[in-house]
Amino acid sequence: MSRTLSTTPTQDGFRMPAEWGNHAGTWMIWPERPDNWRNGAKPAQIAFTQVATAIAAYEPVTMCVSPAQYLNARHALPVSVRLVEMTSNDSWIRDCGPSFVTNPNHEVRGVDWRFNAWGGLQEGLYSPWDQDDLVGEKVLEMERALRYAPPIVLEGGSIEVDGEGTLMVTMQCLLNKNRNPDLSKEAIEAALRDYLGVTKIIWLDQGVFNDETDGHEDNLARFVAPGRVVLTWTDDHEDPQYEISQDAFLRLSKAVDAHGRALEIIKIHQPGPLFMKGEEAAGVDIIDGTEPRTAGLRLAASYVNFYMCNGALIVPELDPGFDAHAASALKLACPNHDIVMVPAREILLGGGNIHCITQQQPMGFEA
Ligand code: KQY
Repeated sequence: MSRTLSTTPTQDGFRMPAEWGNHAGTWMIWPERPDNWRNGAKPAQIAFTQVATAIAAYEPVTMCVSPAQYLNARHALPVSVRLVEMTSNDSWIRDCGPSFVTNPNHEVRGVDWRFNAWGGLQEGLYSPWDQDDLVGEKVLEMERALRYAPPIVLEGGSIEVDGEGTLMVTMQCLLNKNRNPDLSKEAIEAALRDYLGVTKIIWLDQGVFNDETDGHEDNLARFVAPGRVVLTWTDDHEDPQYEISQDAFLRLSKAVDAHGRALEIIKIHQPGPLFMKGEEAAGVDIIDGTEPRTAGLRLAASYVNFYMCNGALIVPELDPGFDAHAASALKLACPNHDIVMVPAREILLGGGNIHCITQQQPMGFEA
């Protein structure tokens, strides 16, 4: 713990940069638990390999992998992907990894939030989660980065910054009693300001319908440039997502960012709706305490769960009926980025998507 600071990033002049800032690289964790990933995680391992390979064309990728899976992962992944041995409970490094912060002197530090598997013993998605909770600290050790350890439970997928002082979050997740039951909204806002260096917080209400993270922001709405937001959408009034996206649109329409700018909101029509098939549910091992998988489960599918790396958006390919539309809408939203679509249904079946399985490490300056 010698590298853990007792100050906050804001006190020290650090803030979380936007995802479109220059990255030193991307961190991922190799999937293997058979009670989350069907068929012994084999199909998920192919999907994670495709994501890592796509990102590696643009920036360095490090894959954390358990000792048992080291050789398997080494054979599957291209040599350009660095492998490091690391124990974890699952593979959602967006949520259990550190949120990196930078300062004007190009220094990079990490915020290592407390992690409780999206809700702790009563409502969380698995137990134990102790090894996931160590991932942030281990990554920062490896990078010799100083560590902040905020006294709150938070996942990286529940926050979205523009790097210029603005943060978007959902009330469904951040104010959920299964995260920080003793903290008021004001206390949570204070922690967000202290540890992310933001001055303006935009509160949306609900996340994507049936998202088992309790409504992570990164599945609902994302910044793609200062003052520009992409929002998952449906035109189907009968779909339970309709009211949620409509409400988010109204809140974003009324909001201004930390610089007083109104937001340009670009709607990205959702895939599907998509549901878990019988054979997919049947491939997941049943272990007490893990979120059950059942045929017909509505999947929290969204194209905005993409990852922005140096020069490209790595976008989930989920539905032939909407993929091309999502790709062209995202190209309009991010004209300077390549749009690279990667098959992502297997990641979705595990409960998240490409953004949830990646974590950017900023360079600390614009290249
Ligand atoms: O960030 C995420 N979407 C993580 C989802 C965890 C799902 C565990 N089954």
